[in-house]
This record gives sequence, C-alpha cells and structure tokens, in this order.
Amino acid sequence: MVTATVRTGTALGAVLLSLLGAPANAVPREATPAAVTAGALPQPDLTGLLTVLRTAQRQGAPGAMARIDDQGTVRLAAVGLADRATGRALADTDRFRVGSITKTFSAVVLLQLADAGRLNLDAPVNRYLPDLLPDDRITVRHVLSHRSGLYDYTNDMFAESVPGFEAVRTKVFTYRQLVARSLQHPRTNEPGAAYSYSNTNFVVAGLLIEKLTGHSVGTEYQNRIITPLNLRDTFYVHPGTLIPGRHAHGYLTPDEDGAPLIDATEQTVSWAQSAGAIISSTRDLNTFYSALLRGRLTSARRLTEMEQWVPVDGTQGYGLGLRRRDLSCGVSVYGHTGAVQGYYSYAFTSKDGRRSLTALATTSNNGDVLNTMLGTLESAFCGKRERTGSAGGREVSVERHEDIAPGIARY
Ligand code: HEL
Repeated sequence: MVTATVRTGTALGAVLLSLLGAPANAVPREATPAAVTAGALPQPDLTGLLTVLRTAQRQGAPGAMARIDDQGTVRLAAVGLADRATGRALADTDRFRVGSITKTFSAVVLLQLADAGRLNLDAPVNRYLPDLLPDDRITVRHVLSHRSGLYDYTNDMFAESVPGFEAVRTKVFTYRQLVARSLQHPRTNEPGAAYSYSNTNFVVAGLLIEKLTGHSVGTEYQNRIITPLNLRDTFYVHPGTLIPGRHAHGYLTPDEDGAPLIDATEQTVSWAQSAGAIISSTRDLNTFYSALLRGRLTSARRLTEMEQWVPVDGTQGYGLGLRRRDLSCGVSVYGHTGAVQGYYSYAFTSKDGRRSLTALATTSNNGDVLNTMLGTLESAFCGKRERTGSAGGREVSVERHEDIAPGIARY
C-alpha cells in the first residue's frame, strides 16, 4: 500500500491530501471482474478534486472533503477545518449531517416493504394512512418521486435562514404537524402531473414506514440498512441534537453579506426527520450507494423502479428517492445530494456501483459552494478534461444551478 500525505500551510489553510493507492488485492473486498463499467471510466482527477475543495473553501466553506471508493482503491482529500473554535483540521473520517441523502434510506425501506408484499407503490397513500392527504389520487410512487404536488413546508420555515433555523433548532415535531404545515398551502400540481421537490413527500414516507412496520424510522434504518452494511458511522439520533463521535462542525451562512457564520452543528433536525436527519460519513455513504446500485438492498425489480426517471432538468432525473446526474463526459451517476444547515453533501455512484464519490462542504446557504462542489463529481467520474466545450463531438456545459427548492440557497 502506498500512502502519501501532503500537508501545506497553516492550521487555517491546512491542506490534507491522503492518497491510499492500494492494489485491489491488498484490500479485503470482492475481486474486480475484468470488464466493468467503472473499469471503463477515466481515472479520477485528484488534482482537480483538490482544486474544487480549495475553491469551496475560498468561497466560504470552513472545510471540504471527498472520498472516492473505486474497486478497492480509496482516495481521500480534505481541506480546512472541522471546528473553527478549536482549529482542528477536518479529517476524512469525520461524521456529518447528510440532509436529503436520508431520502434514499427512506425509499430503500419502503421498497423493501414492497418487495415483501407489504406495500403497493401504486396504492393511494390514504389506503395506509386514512385521511392523511386531501386527495386519494396521491400514490406512494408519486410521493417517492416528488410528483405528489404536496407543498414543501420548509420554503416558509427557512424563508429567513438564521431566524428560521434558530426557531426550529431544538424543536421536536410530529410528522403530522409537518404534513399539516404543508397542507396550509395549495398543492403545486395534480398528482403525478409534474416533478416538484418537496420535503413533505419524505415526511409522508416516514409516516408510511412507521405505520407499516410499527417501528420508528430509526429502527428500520438500523435493521434494514445500517447493520447489514456495517455502517459504523451512520446514525439516526432524532430528537437528539448531538452528532456521536468525531465529527465536522457545520456552519450556516447568514443571509446578510459579511455576517459571521453560525455553528449549526447541534440541532434536532426534527423539521426533516425521514426527509433529512441521518448522520453518516463519506465511507459509509459510498458503501451505501454502492450496495444499492449493486442490488444488495432491494430486488432487481425494485431497483429498476427506483431508476424510472422523472426529468428534473437537462442534466438530472429523479427516481424513487434517488437522483441521476448526467456529467459532462457523458457518464451518468446515481445517488443524492444533501443540504442541511451547515452541510452540503454529494453522494453518487456509477451504474455498476463500483466507483463512488461522497463529498462534503461544511457550510450551507451558499450557492457558490453548492455549485462548486458539483465539480467533485466531474473530477471523480470524468477524470482530467476540459469542464466545458466539446466532448466526443457534442457540446457540453456544467450546469450552474442545483435543483433546489425556492430560497434554499442564496446566489
Ligand atoms: S434542499 C436540496 C437538497 N435537499 C433539500 C433538503 C435537502 N434540505 C432542505 O430542505 C434544507 C432547507 C434549508 C437549508 C438552508 C441552508 O442552506 O442551510 N437554507 C435556507 O435557510 C435558505 N433560506 C434540494 C438542495 C437536495 O439536494 O435534495 O437536503
């Protein structure tokens, strides 16, 4: 195993780049078949990856890191600080809040229940949760693909970023209270008619999980995903406010230019729960999405259903709790993004699940950082190349804006 650690600069500007270039046989993982999709991908661009992380840092993220798992080879990069108060450098093993990456966990639980014949994806939500929703035509599939039309209650909640956050930081909501907030607004579309991203959908997913299993979502995540995959950094602590063990602090960017960052690490995340309250690490998220795409968490039939894409924009589709992103080199990757106060994350894997990237920036409400971090996917899956211009005769460009609910990030 070759291990290279490069450190330059002072504590604040510290750069840590760890490259573990291990031959596949030095790591106790499944042997790599000769011809696999990930094997056909270009080599990751580690210099480009580090440049992306440094750019995010310059744009206001106290820390940023990325981990690539590629058929037994692990590549790690981290810049900046885990904790501005102590000056501790961000470590690639630090845990963090994953935001809406939680949605894939919730979808997996429901698809496992569908596999077991306990849930019909095309049944109305109201069949399982009588009278919850004002329209019997809204199905479980609509909810998991953001086509229910249920208004996203977080639009109002976080219209003002810091006051909105402080108002809910220690609050504990029931799922039904969150659904009630959504139903104070008209629905955004007819059931099934359009994609409209809404946290409300995955609050409904949490209610379904609890109703169908008789257990909390935390118990179901644990028994169906965390324990089977041995995800040692993954937790659902709701309504606890602390991240267990060594973790990165997350810093919310205030709406007012120049105002100091807010340490948002400690919160219940009760406003999100099954839509966004999981804690994890880059290693665990790579393991999770790799296992999912390799068919280890659901039947092949249900995975195919997760991959029925609703168009989001020119370069993205949404399946069932799963995003597809089409990169500038023509490669598509599968996973989710997360935005929770203090943390932006990207976790995606190749079609065959053999190359995975998770990247984190320890700030939020900063659209520049969010867009910059998209570059980690390009570096991980497209390798060293021009980021815009011609690729194989076709004009490509890296999109400028994320698929986000109104007002989620300032630009
Ligand atoms: S937003 C997203 C991302 N998702 C959605 C969900 C998640 N996160 C939220 O709904 C967070 C809302 C408040 C975030 C807060 C901030 O930036 O810290 N913003 C404000 O307060 C703005 N006024 C679609 C980006 C996803 O990728 O799925 O995670």
